[in-house]
Amino acid sequence: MSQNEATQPGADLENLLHETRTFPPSPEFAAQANATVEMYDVAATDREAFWAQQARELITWSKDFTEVLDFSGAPVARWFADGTLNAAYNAVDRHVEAGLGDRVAIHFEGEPGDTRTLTYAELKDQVSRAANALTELGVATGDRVAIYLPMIPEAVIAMLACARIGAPHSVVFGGFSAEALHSRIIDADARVVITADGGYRRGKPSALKPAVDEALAKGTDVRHVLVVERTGQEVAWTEGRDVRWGEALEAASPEHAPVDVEAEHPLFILYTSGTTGKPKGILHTTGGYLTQTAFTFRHVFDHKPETDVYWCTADIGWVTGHSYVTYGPLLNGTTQVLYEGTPDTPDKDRWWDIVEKYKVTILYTAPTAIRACMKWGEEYPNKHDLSSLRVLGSVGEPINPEAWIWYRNTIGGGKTPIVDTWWQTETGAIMISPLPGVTAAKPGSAQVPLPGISADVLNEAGKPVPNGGGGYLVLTEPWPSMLRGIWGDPQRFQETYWSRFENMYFAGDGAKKDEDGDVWLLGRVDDVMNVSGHRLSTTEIESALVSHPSVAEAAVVGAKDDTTGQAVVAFVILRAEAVSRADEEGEGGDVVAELRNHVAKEIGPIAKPRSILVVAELPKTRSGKIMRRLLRDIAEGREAGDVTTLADSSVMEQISKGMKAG
Ligand code: 6R9
Repeated sequence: MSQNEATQPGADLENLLHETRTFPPSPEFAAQANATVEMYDVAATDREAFWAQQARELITWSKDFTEVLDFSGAPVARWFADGTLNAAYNAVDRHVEAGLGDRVAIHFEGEPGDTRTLTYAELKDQVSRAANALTELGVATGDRVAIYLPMIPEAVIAMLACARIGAPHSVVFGGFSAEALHSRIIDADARVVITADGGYRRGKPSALKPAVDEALAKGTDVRHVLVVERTGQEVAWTEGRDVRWGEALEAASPEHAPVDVEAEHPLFILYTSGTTGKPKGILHTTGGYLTQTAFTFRHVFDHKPETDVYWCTADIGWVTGHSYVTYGPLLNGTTQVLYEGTPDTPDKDRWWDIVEKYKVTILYTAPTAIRACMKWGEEYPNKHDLSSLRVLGSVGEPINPEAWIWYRNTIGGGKTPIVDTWWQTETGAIMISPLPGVTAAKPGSAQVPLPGISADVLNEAGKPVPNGGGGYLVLTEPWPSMLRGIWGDPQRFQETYWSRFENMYFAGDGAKKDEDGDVWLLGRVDDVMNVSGHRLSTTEIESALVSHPSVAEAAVVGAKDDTTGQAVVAFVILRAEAVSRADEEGEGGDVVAELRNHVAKEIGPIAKPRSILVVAELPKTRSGKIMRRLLRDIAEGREAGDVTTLADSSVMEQISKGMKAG
């Protein structure tokens, strides 16, 4: 395994191989758990019957389905296809109809400390008004709506309002640039954008609306912009196009009949980085997606609607925010916390203050955040009473055993189960994870495919590896919340996921099976980086760099980083004019700063390279392929590996010299 590409990024393999600790569930937890060990057998006996049962128990259908799975159009699956339903009705209305209208749906905590509480009845009212307002603006069933908002309740309300009228939403992370927003609006051909004047970040208002104005100025088919007033900061206004959210909702009726859609009606598009420069619009549909997000929320987090207070720290701009802030939790009638800001504003104990204040019982976050908290020190969590916590979740990247143990001991009081959940934007919902109360947890391993999910680890030749072996993670059977394609690009869908191994979904991750057959994720094997749990494509950042007039060529790699998992490291060749300028300025200082800002402008601040090294040549094979493996060696402070396939083997020597000098 050690010679395999799959071991390179992400996790510290040495650490993993020596990790032998296990944490069996306590008898008390097991006795009250939602999940049972029998579920695996039941699902294995008849997978389709298992999912049909989940679909009927957890989701309310306006018309029941008669067919469970149709995979005759593989790789596009159809689940529960002749059933009809509405996602917003399932997330909100049915709880109100069941007499739970007074239950808190959202405890909102703004970064400046302002708070708002929304009950399910209030949420229903808001979502209905927003649905009417969108209809009033000409949005019809099937039209796409772009959402570009901070983490405020309106983000959830906007998504559900779209779902209520059957208009697929395309949420664009508020940290993305105008450029990134523009390309997503164009690709999905969105007709309306929902945004805000701004949101609070790091103690001050941060504007959003200007990026929308800039994106639309580049030309789109957007007819209206609905603007939530959050910060009250001044915004430019285009009469006739821009509409105030507050006024539109006030004018709208709180009565709205949810639109019944077919199970395979598109629910949303969410863009994610692939191995090429162009982000992929991952398409999810309604019935299967809701079934699996509801099922996983209930069992992986052991959710009890009467007593739990749930908090997921993900932004709605990512898939975790879709499946485990908006859909999964609300389908289950949870009470959840929604926090707008950063974990260290006003101080590094803000998260723990929130846990104590709302008595959070289930916390779902990312390893990068856990590692940042570790670095800040345990005095911050220790200032607070965290005893309400009973389940802790991790998502987004491999969690190193050290962070796992810290999470359990310092945050979970040494007693909480930890669920390390592996899944992707494409899978829609959690796929591989321990079940609390059932699985004896191993720090650093996501362990077992959930009941009803089939995964395996294959070698280069496409054969399953034996226990102890490593290779490529694949999903071997269709699952309800699987992506139904890449928006507007069926061929790319086939090529990206279904061509590496026959009839199997290739996830792009390296993995290892231990002696018990448990799965350990080892990070991406393609040109996708994972920075703070966010996916970034090397090609996308390279394209951004070469779009700058000073840059002739660029290569980007993800280098191991103690806090963010991986960090962006770029190697650039400057154009002649820029080289002489850099020489005058010394060490390429200003050019480098300019390039970092340029990437932030083109993609967003999360894509800013940690370091940029100006080089004279890039290591290339004779066929002209950049050998990123060698650049990664340099970026991670190692001697460059095998250089024999390079067209010019002296290139690496020059680069390492430059690295040491810089
Ligand atoms: C949900 C989400 C997906 C990629 C995935 C993998 C990595 C996610 C992980 C994990 C190890 C875990 N990943 N969860 N790696 N252990 N528990 O993160 O979706 O943004 O699409 O990223 O994240 O590499 O392929 P997405």
